[in-house]
Amino acid sequence: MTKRNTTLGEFIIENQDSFQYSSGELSKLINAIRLAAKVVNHEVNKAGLIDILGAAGDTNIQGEEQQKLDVFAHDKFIQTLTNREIVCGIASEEEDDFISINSNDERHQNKYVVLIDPLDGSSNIDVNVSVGTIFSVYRRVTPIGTPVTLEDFLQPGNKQVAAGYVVYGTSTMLVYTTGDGVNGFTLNPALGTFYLSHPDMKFPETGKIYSVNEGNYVHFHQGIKDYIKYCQQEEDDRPYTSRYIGSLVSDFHRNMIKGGIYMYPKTKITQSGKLRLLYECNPMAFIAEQANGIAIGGKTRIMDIEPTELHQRVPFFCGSRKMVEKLQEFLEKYQ
Ligand code: AHM
Ligand code: MG
Repeated sequence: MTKRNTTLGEFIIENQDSFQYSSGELSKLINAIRLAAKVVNHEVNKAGLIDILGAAGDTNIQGEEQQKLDVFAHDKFIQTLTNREIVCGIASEEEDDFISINSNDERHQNKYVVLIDPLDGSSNIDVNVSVGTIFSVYRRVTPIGTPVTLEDFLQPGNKQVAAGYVVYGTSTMLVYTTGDGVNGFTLNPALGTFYLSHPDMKFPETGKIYSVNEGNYVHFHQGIKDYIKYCQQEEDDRPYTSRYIGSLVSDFHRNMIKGGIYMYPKTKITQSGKLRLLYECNPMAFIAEQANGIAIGGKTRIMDIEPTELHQRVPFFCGSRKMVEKLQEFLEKYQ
């Protein structure tokens, strides 16, 4: 049993052997993400000061133009993973195409690809609301040593070997799974060290929070409208309370701790919903299922959807088991 004051570095070493394909490569990868997350965290924390720091013509000390934070986060994660030569390919929500990492080193036998949303919910930064990074790791399917292809990235979520998120909130936390439960680590900013603060995280079986952008209500399909009305009815343990930050990582994180359901349905206008299957839904679904929760895209389990394109969008419903099952009943009525 790992102690609560264990650092993330110690935890990674302690748990390396429990990972079935353990060769140390995945541990190095998580370590690289940990490092990039700290750099991004440092920058996100300064966000409100950017106008002041950049007042003399929008440049920083090195004379470089101030970057937008989502671009900054993208660059940091890509640089860290590329420089350390620990993955063979990366796809980012910030770029149209995937990046193939070629190495001159013949021993370069890396087998993992990473898919990342470097700064999700970045429109919230201007108003000092929490944002997050979401990542997902797969074993490549093409031969090791050759350049990666699209096939390596278009894998269903059930093939993920690891997934996680960083929430840059009142505290910064890194939460991840390698398929053996979910653990959360909180950053001590004075020391720059992540400590295990939330071991073996689990969604409560049910909860009292529903999270959805109700501004889209009139465009929702009838099953969703009826479920929302059900959440609002005075009966049994209801009405539920509505909480919607508009920052997926934060909404998910709160629901996992307190119990709740997150919904981003398709509407009569956006037939596929808004969230990206590969960068947002699959990693969150893997974490949810590892934490006793459920994630569906309608009839189908999110992690069983066969992706057809890198930036594919899907409807997303995720959270406490009993709440998602109830929603399913409403959806089935209208199928
Ligand atoms: P982004 O990837 O452009 O940041 O969009 C994803 C975000 C999620 O974090 C959030 O849950 C959702 O978009 C909110 O969308 P909306 O403003 O339509 O409710
Ligand atoms: Mg996003």
